[in-house]
Amino acid sequence: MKLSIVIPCLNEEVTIKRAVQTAYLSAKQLLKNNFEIIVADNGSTDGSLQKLSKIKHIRLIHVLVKGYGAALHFGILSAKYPYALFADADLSYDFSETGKFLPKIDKNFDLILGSRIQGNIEKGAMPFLHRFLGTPVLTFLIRLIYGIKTTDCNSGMRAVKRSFYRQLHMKNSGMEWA
Ligand SMILES: Nc1nc2c(ncn2[C@@H]2O[C@H](COP(=O)(O)OP(=O)(O)O)[C@@H](O)[C@H]2O)c(=O)[nH]1
Ligand SMILES: [Mg+2]
Repeated sequence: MKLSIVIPCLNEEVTIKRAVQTAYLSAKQLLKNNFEIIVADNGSTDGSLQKLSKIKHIRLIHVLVKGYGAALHFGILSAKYPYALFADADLSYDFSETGKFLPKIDKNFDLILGSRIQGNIEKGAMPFLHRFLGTPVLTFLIRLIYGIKTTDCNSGMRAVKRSFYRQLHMKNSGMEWA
């Protein structure tokens, strides 16, 4: 199995190094050399780019279109392996959980959604209203309307089959991309 890990980055000088390191160590253990890490920088103006220039084992791309969706879109399109796994650069998701996605990738699913509900949510990590109102209600509606069996429609850690992603013709550049 071969995997591209895509990390969107906008002004994450404090966390970007650890995010990349965690992703690298996890992927190395699971996949040997069969992975790549792409950081899709979205015009960072803090020290992120300086930090990134010192990190080995990554491919840095500069996404000129602003927005979370655009950063991931161009990151995923520039990936070279059949699946792209992505999560934020601010350590709000734990790349050492990458292994949990692999059995599903093995089964050839189009889209694999992480779930904070089935996993672990650290104290204070999710605002009260998001955790107990917004995400559950939206998740319920998505399950009802689209029949997608997600338990967490807003998780930012996901994997997508790239051939499937290309068929979606995504055009959203902001958070609505998710
Ligand atoms: N908000 C935002 N995040 C971006 C953008 N481009 C890249 N990112 C990265 O996307 C990830 C998610 O952003 P964040 O603001 O933490 O989203 P939230 O956790 O859903 O509130 C982080 O790694 C950001 O650095 C952008 O234009 N806007
Ligand atoms: Mg965040």
